[in-house]
Amino acid sequence: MPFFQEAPRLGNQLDEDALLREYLSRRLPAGMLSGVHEELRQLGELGGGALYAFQQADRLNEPRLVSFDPWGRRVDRIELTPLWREAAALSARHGLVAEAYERRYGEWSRVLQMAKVYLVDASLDVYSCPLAMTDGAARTLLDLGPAHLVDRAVPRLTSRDPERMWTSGQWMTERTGGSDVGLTETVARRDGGAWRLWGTKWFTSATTAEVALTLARPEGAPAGGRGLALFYLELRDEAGRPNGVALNRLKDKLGTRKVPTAELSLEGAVAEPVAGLSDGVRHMASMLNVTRTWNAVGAVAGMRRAVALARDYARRRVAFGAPLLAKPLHAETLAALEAELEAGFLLAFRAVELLGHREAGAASEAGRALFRLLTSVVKLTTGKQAVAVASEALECFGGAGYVEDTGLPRLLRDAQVLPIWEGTTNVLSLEALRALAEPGAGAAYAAEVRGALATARDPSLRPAVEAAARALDRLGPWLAPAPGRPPREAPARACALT
Ligand code: MFK
Ligand code: FAD
Repeated sequence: MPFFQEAPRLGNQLDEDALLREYLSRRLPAGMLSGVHEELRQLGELGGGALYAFQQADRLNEPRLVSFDPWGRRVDRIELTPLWREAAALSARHGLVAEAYERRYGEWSRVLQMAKVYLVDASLDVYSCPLAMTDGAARTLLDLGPAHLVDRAVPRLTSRDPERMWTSGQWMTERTGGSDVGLTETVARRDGGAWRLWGTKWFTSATTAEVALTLARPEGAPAGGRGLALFYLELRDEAGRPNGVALNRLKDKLGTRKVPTAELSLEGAVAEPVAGLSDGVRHMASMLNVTRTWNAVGAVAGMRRAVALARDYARRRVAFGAPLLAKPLHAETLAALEAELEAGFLLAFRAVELLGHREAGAASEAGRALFRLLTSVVKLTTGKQAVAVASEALECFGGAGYVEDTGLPRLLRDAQVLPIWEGTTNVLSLEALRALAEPGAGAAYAAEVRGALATARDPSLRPAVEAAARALDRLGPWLAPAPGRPPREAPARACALT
């Protein structure tokens, strides 16, 4: 019989994930886990079973922009891949956005929501992108929007009914810059009682959304981020006609190939200010802090998938007389990957906890500052980890990790976006320092780290814990309240912090 290598396999993604189960039983309030366990198991089954198989079968399909109908009318319609269509329905049914807003479990609803996302995300071809932006839009409208917009959009954005659920875009980046958003060139002009937007958005992901939050400068407003306003718009009217939004083309990207990311022109799109006519960047931050948290969860979900496949393969692949798992050096490589995953997971879910805490109104001013600080630190750390872990995990498969129809190379390509979108690593390092300058943030950060160090009971960890405590002491002066802008040596300090 000729030799054929067995493919790596996945089982139930809850049953096989001791880290997730241990975290949930340690953190969730008594009784909550038993109430949600069955749904989590269902999602775990889908994530490692039917959805994973669907993803492999759907590998070569990509979204397509249809610009014109057969008779030459401009239609600007995006056709999605089959898995994305399934993902949309599944996300609504399982409340992957809704769970956070129904608040069945108070501040712990966020952890439940993200645990669900974590179980299926790696099998959904980055459908987390539109979900994250939808969640961010709901949060922003609830925090800042006028009652009639909240009443119109939030029930749709947070619906569990696939027929009713809307998704939202988050259109910030223009050709002038995705980091320096204050350079935005889109203008908002009055047209009778309405506002119309004119400009170009250079990266708009999941452009099949029904609504979007975007930035534009009301005519005559000053330059910079303060002169921008945050606008809400709907992409089509009730009859399905485009609202002055023309899709120019889809980006041809390294990864996230199933996510339709468009360049678009705003040609008089009717839009409504969400929160006045200035401070657009500050208002958009409400959305960013949610989507950055999703980014962190997406990063750890990707790491978990890479590690799960690599570990399973190490049992099936034999070299030099034994399975790879029995080779000390390979086992050490896998252990290092698992350690990265564990650290990233705990960081990401700590950010999730703080978000839930904040939304439940339980956070103090220092707690809110800590959330802003940790969101950037956690997003930038897990984004970098995700790329490194995916790269190393691919090597665990040897040449097979480099071959497309194994489905493995996608893991690396899809990870590579995580440090770029939602704020690059350097931009978030600077943002972390700005957050650190908020009143109480430094002290809250020091208390957070000291609290985490105090939980390390294993004596073998003592030297590492003591070194971390000494490092924290050395950072003391930086952690003291320091109003104002970050100093010039900011990036070095950001590295020290993380
Ligand atoms: C797995 C799935 C994951 C999710 C997928 C999502 C797909 C979408 C992908 C995208 O990439 S969407 C676009 C993401 N774009 C960015 O993240 C922008 C990156 N650039 C920055 O974050 C810049 O630092 C920033 C635009 C904020 C800098 O602009 P400015 O004009 O120099 O603003 P400044 O002065 O730093 O901040 C303006 C105000 O906002 C300040 O408040 P004040 O007006 O009271 O002074 C800031 O304190 C406040 N602010 C900024 N960031 C904040 C914040 N407040 C709270 N939280 C924050 N994070
Ligand atoms: P630039 O801002 O030009 O940055 C280039 C480099 O300069 C980076 O390395 C950055 O770290 C560095 N840099 C910039 N400023 C500083 C500084 N002060 N100090 C040190 N270094 C600095 N955007 C949206 O608004 N909506 C979307 O839906 C969306 N979807 C996307 C989907 C994909 C697949 C991708 C790749 C991007 C998407 N983006 C989206 C855009 C994304 O948010 C931006 O690409 C990102 O914010 C960086 O902006 P930029 O590309 O203009 O790079």
